[in-house]
Amino acid sequence: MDLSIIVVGAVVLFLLTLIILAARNTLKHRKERYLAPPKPAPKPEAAKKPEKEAVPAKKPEKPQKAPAKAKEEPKKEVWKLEVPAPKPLAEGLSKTRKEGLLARVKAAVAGGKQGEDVLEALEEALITADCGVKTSMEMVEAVRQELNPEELSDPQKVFGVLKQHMVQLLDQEGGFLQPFPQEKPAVIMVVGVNGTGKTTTIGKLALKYKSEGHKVLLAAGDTFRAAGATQLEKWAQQVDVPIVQGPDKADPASVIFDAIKKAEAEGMDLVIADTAGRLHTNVNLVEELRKIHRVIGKARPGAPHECLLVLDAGMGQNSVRQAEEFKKAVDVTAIAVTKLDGTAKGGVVLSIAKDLELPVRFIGIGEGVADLRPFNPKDFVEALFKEDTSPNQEES
Ligand SMILES: Nc1nc2c(ncn2[C@@H]2O[C@H](COP(=O)(O)OP(=O)(O)OP(=O)(O)O)[C@@H](O)[C@H]2O)c(=O)[nH]1
Ligand SMILES: [Mg+2]
Repeated sequence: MDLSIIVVGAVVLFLLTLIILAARNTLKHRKERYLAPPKPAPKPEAAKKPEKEAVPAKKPEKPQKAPAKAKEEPKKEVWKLEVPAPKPLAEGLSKTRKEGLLARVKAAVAGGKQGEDVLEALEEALITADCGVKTSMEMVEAVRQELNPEELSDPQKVFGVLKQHMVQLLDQEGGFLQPFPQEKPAVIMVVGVNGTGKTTTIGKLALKYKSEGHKVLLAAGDTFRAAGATQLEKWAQQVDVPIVQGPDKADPASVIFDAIKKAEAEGMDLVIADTAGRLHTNVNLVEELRKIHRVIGKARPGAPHECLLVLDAGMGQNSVRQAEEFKKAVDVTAIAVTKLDGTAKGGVVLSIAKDLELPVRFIGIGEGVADLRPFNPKDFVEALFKEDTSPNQEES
């Protein structure tokens, strides 16, 4: 065979093979393109798995060793003072109800008296129950105005007018340090005659404010007697609040000054300053009180935010006279009336509010830590007129 024919044949064969291969390749691509299953439609956003899960799973971490046992912290002493339930107000006022104001008013109105006789007896009853002359006359006048002569023989009607008028008399002003001044600490200066219950009231107040979440600091401004500071210190321990004391016979103003500065430095909310008891007739001691008031104002402009005069209800009308003198000496802003549980002279609260034109903030009805009550005129009057027939229903 001719060699050229063989070469041509081989070239043709080679070319044919190339064409066949190219054709197969094209077919395959077309198949893949048209016969491949359709891609699933994209899922709606909401159906998407949360991003978190899209994050590739972390390599499983090596099992962690059990954490080393935390060091046992020394147990903190949690402050908890067992505060007994407060005494019902009507119980605290029982002497005034049974022997004082209520008993006298009842006697005046009962017994078939009529018209002017009722009013006269009522006036006498109120005065002898320590309500004060001015206040008593004002209350009788209210009864005269509001009831006709026949109604005066109805004790319930007379009580109704008296109660309403008493609440008005007692309602002198709003809350005590509510709200607290923006700039802390607030300062309460406590003043009064010897033995009226200043230090005890401070202890009870410290508990009240501490339990409301305020940071309280006591200032032992009674440096006159060593026992004065010791007594306050006992209260501080009992209710677990800090106290600033000075050396014996230290200048009370400087002790209170230091306390205010400490309270400022430590971001405390309230300083309650005790002072030595003093007779309003003792010129030197009254002058010292003025100085304390001035120094408190220097330590903290605007302070004291409250100057609380503590009066012993058992002193009856004498306490009103004391208060008048204290008012002349310092800027008294409010009254706490203590020992109402031990006296029949509770009517004096009306005289204090009316004659002194000062709000009664607190009343003390016992020696216990829970026996100081914020004064509420309506509750007070209701408790005063509470009958003893249903002791179980007494309010708390
Ligand atoms: N029954 C009763 N006793 C009270 C009340 N408040 C205070 N006392 C008692 O009155 C006595 C005198 O109270 P203190 O707090 O020492 O009076 P104080 O005004 O600080 O006295 P001085 O510092 O001496 O001026 C104490 O035995 C108190 O327990 C009260 O509301 N009811
Ligand atoms: Mg005292």
